[in-house]
Amino acid sequence: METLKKMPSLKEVFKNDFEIGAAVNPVTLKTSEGLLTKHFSSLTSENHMKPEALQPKENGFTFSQADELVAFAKKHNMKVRGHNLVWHNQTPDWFFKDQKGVPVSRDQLLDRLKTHITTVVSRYKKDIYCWDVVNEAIADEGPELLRRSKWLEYVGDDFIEKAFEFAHDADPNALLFYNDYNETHPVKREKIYKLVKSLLDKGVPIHGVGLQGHWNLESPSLDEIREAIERYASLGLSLHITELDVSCFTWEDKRTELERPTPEMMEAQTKKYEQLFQLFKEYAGAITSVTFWGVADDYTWLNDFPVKGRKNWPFLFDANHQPKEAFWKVIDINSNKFSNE
Ligand code: HAH
Repeated sequence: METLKKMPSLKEVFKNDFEIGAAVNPVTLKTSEGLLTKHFSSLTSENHMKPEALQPKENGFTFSQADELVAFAKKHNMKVRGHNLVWHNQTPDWFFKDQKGVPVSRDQLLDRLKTHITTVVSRYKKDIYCWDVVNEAIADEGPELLRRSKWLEYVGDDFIEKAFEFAHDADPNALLFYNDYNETHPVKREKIYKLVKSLLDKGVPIHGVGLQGHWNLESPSLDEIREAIERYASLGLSLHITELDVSCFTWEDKRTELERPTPEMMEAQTKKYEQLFQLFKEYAGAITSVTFWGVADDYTWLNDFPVKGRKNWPFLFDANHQPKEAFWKVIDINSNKFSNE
C-alpha cells in the first residue's frame, strides 16, 4: 500500500493531456483494483458490452457484468468508454436469422440493430460518455473498402451510418467512434480515412476515430503512427488510442517457449513506450484518451493471440503489479523537471 501511495499516478501525470484508460473483465476488476484506482481515469469492458454479452438471445438482455463495471467506475470517479455496438465478431447468430432459420431481410435486421443500440445506449446514457459504435468494418486486403460480413451482406454498406444514427438518437451527448486495428498500415489507413470522411460528408453523427494500437516492439514504426495520427486528425475529429498493448513478439515470431520476457525485449519495450507517449503528448490536442487493452502483465488477451497459450508481457506494470522500467520513462515525459510550474 505504502509503495502505491508514493508512486506517481499515470492519470495525474497526464491529466492535462488525455484520459488514461484500461480494459477490464470481471476478474481483473477485482485483482487489479489497486492499480486501476491509482492510475486510470477511464474503463472499458474487454468483453461484456459486446453484442453477444449484452443480448445473447433476442430481447434477452443481460446487463449484470456491464452494470458492475459501470458501478465500479462511478464509485471511483472514472469515465467509461463503451465497446462495442456493431461488429462482425462476438455477435450472436440469431441477429441474422428468423425463428425458422431463414436469413432475415434488411428491414428486420435494421430493426434488430436499432433495438440493440437503443436499449444499450439509453440504459447507460448518464454513465458511458463515448461508444465504439462500429468496430473493424474495413477490409484488410484487396480493393474492397468494407470487410465482408453479414452486416454488409444483409443490410448493405449503410449499416454503418444507421448504427451511428441509432446511437446518436439514443444519446445525443455520447461521443461516437469508429474503431479499427492495423490503422497505421498505409493502405488500410486510407480506407479508414475514406470511410470516416464519407460519413462526415453525409452528416452522419461521428465524433472520433479509435486507433486500437495493438502494436509490437518493431512495428508499426513511429513514423507510420505519426502519419496515421495526422491523417485522422486532419478530419477534425477526436482520436482515442483504444486498445494499446506492445507485444514482445513480432507478427512472424511464433515462439512459444518463453516463460519470462528477455532483458532485450524489456529494453526495446521501454524505448517503444517512451517514444509512443512522447508522440501522444505531441498530439494531445487531437488525442483525448489512451486506453490500454488490459492493466498488468498477469493477464492479457495476447496470451492466446495469435498463438494460443503463449505468454506475453505488453503493459507498463509487471505480473506482480509492479511498475516496469517503461512506466518510469512514460512518467518522466511529463515530470516537468525543468519547468517552473
Ligand atoms: C480487438 N481486435 C477487438 O477490438 C477487441 O474487442 C478484442 O477484445 C481484442 C482485439 C483486434 C484484432 C487484431 O488485432 C487482429 C486480428 C483480428 C482482431
